[in-house]
Amino acid sequence: MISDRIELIKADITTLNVDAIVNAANSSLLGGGGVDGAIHRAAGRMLLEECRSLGGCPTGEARITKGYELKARYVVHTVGPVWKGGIADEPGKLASCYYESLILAEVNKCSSIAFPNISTGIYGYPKKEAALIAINSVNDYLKSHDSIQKVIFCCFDCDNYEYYARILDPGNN
Ligand code: AR6
Repeated sequence: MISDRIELIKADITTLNVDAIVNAANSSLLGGGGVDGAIHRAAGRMLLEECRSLGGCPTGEARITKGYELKARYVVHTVGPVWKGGIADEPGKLASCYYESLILAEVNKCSSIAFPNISTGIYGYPKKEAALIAINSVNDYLKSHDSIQKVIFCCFDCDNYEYYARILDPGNN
């Protein structure tokens, strides 16, 4: 059973009016391409300054900063696994990114949070498998935690959106 607190949209995550958006960062937390670059551009230079003070983040973990010029109050930075063919516990690390991000959001009293499709761009994780892991990890979290009211999967490309739509609402696809 999929939680009714999960929503699916196709959008640029930097435009969303939620308590927290999640960044698919790298372990330096000092910016990069893809959604990471877009979030840093939209949030402004103060975000990079705060990220510098964090001293990096291991794969599968998360760190939180303010959102600065974003509408979102917070950015949760998490580091997805680079796809290596499935031999390096990529599924476990990817699931952990979602779960750890939700814990940090809850601790910081966020009631709404939006995720990009972590690891499915530059890091090369197969999109369909990543969608299943993301949805299962978030759904598991919501089953045992009440305070987060809305979790948005914010897809940017059509393939990801279609995979999520099929898993979340199989009757309509
Ligand atoms: N809003 C929402 N989703 C987006 C946006 C956006 N504005 N832009 C891209 N995406 P990627 P990764 C989607 O490559 O695979 C960076 O250099 C995109 O379609 O951003 O985790 C970091 O610094 C894709 O589905 O992240 C790391 O070095 C998803 O975001 C590395 O890339 C993730 O693609 C992380 O690679």
